[in-house]
Amino acid sequence: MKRLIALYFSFCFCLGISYATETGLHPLPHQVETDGKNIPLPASFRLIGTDELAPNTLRALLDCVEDRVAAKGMPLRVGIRSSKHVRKYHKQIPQHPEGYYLSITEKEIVVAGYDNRGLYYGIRTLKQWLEQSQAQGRLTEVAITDWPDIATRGVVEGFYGQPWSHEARKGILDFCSEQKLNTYIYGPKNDRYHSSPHWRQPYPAKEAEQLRELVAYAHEREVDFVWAIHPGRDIKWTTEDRDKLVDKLESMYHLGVRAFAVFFDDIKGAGTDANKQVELMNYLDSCFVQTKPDVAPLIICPTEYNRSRWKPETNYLKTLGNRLSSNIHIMWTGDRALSDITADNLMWVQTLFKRKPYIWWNFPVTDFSNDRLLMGKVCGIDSCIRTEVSAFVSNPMEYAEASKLALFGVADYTWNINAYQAEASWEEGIRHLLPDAAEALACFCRHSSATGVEHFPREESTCIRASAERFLHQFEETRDWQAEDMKTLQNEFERMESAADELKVSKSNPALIEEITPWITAMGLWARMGQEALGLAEAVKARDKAAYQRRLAHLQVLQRRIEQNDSETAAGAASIGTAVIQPLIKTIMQTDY
Ligand code: BEU
Repeated sequence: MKRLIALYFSFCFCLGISYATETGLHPLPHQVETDGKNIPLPASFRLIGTDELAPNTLRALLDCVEDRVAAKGMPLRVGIRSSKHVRKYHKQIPQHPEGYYLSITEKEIVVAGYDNRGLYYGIRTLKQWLEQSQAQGRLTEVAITDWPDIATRGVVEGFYGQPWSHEARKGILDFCSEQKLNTYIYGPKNDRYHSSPHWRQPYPAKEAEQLRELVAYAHEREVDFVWAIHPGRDIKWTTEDRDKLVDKLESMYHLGVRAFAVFFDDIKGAGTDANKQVELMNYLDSCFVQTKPDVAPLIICPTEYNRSRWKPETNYLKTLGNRLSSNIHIMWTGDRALSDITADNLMWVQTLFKRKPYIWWNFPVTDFSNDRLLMGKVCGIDSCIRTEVSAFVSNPMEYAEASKLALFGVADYTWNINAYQAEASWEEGIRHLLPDAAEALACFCRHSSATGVEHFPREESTCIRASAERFLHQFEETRDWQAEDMKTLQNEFERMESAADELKVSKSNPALIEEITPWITAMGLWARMGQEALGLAEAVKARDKAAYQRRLAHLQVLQRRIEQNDSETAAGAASIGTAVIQPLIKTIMQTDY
């Protein structure tokens, strides 16, 4: 008899990340049924239904079976709900856009999508299942019924600082496609053709060509590419500027873009006029979007884009809610720019917007302090987003590869909210990002997750926090400590030092290692500082002046090396361990002999 697999998760232990979901599939599917029966791994597949497949789906299928297509072999039947090839499975297909049914038995494999994208995602899941089976040397019978909780989910490249490179964007689109994120919004603040001064002009030939390629790349991977314009810094509310904006959108349409956003965030002066913004948006809707059968509804990012920016006296948000065409989406970041997403806030804003907000979540973005890497868990988003938002996109760091850890969590959460377990998803994301040194990366991430922003705190170094606090308190009071706390701290500093070495020689994701090398170096140095600082504390306790001076001198040398590493980092510094480790070490160093 079949049993429904519960998706089990483990707790994260400071010392390791050895547990994950039972299925190993990500994002976590909604229903996985199996009797656990193993069947032989097929050497070849006989494809049925390929005559009706959309090109993207066919490409995904061929990528899944690789060179194992043959006239004889395991039947692999594919189709969308209207297809004759999967008629028998009609009842099993979930009634959700982008949903799919996947079944593997000894007789045949079936992937049946509610729609094209659902079928595409079903094939993506089959690929994961086959890869896993290949690695384990056995294929297990299974039936998966699956769909996304949030219809529109993905990434907004909306940060200040160095925009992502063309290659980094392609990597993000590959990642989105694998993790079933269906939206990428292009809106890097420092692109002068997205914002001022050149938003009125078409892109120069080279950039235009790259964008054309990127749009096609996204389309092939079932990711909706949204191009955003940010005209509000110097827009004049004239017919001339309005027409220039339409011309720019038209030029982007010619590059293949079929979805558009207009951002009015972070501006002052005339551009902030709500009525003028509404008139422009409604004009774009009726005279541009509605005249083209293949363009998606518009998105606006308002000037008052969170509750702390709300000025009731201006009636800005009310005007947008009352006057914007009902099919235009309105973006929203929550209570503040950097914010958890709470039920209370979502209910509040809906009454003003008269529609569900399109969430722009500012995590793991670090443009407010890009000397940090936010490598912590995805948490702080109320589960009511399942019904109370129209979309959910995350604004990442300028470090594209490192951002994938948070995006992995966002993909997991927005796909299957009930099953989401922040810690387990984070662990799995780490394994996905750096399979050959996952333990070392977990150690790194544990100490690189504090935002440094008081109202948007994120946990850091939780595995040593209690020991560090107790140690410091006792040391400052009595020049002594509990042996257990000393051991915990010593162990973690040793772990950090070896993790730094391990990360530098890991091979499974060179792009990630290149991106985070300054922070890895910093972790290795702070780990050595930590060990020296504990030695300094011991010298104080033992009243050993010579040892104290030796330790202090070495700490000062290490400190200079950290400063040197900071000065060689493009961000100006590579900060790590700011919440617990640095304060611990600095306080010990400042303690009088
Ligand atoms: C994150 O620091 C961040 C915040 C805002 N100032 C900007 N706009 C919105 O969040 C809507 C965003 O571009 C910037 O990255």
